[in-house]
Amino acid sequence: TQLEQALRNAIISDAIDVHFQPIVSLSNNQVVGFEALARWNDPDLGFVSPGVFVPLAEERGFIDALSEALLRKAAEAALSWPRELFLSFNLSSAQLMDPGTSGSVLSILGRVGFDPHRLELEITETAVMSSADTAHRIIADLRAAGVRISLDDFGTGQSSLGRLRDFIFDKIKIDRAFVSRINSDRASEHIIKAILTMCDGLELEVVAEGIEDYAEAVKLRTLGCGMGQGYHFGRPADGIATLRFLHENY
Ligand code: G
Ligand code: G
Ligand code: MN
Ligand code: NA
Repeated sequence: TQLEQALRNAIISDAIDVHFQPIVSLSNNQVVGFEALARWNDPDLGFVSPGVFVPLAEERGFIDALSEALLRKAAEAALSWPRELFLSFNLSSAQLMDPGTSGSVLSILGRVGFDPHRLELEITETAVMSSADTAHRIIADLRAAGVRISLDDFGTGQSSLGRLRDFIFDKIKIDRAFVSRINSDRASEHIIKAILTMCDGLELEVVAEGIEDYAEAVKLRTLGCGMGQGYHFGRPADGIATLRFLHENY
């Protein structure tokens, strides 16, 4: 298809960019890290969402090439940040089925000179379940090297609390579907409270995603949620705007 050909060309010509969205500590609003988000603005097709091109790249077998280029760019950018903030990077489900993923991630970090302890990889529950043995091996190898693993979109999809019993995660990211209703829907507030209690007991860090206003930030801080992310704190921005943001705020 036209989209597939355009994506192939974009990967070859290194035209897919990476943007960064801040993750803050809710206790003091200090930035603690950034999530890298792929951005593709094609001259002919215009803006194409990663929600479209990441699954296409997985399906067509070029997710490795795409993801390696993105991780390299993200880690290089993170080296120029004024403080040692963490970098959070999304791994796709196809990558968790490929035994070569851990080696490839660590070799990129080595080449760039980026400390694995500063990297977090975001994965979804569906991805862990689809190829459990391989996924567990990849995660164990990466964690042994110091990389941290966070469970993305927690609470949606095929959630299974049983996954948390495996102790393969360092952090949980509460899906914005709950966060966006925290001040209007009692059920969402109760669910978030329960997640926070559970994560406290399991010694998991927690990020609330999709915080869009001050009232949501205050509520989550009051409930004891450690970290937040969302338009209220900052939208995804390119590498230069991210550097400016860091220098203006600190
Ligand atoms: O950028 P946006 O918030 O629209 O992201 C849409 C989806 O694409 C999200 O699920 C996000 O996790 C995913 N995504 C964004 N960048 C990347 C990336 O570099 N790799 C992978 N695998 N997924 C990404
Ligand atoms: O699946 P994942 O959580 O990685 O997806 C991240 C997506 O969420 C990105 O597309 C990002 O642009 C989007 N996002 C980040 N913060 C907000 C927010 O406050 N509100 C909304 N609606 N989307 C957000
Ligand atoms: Mn994510
Ligand atoms: Na998410």
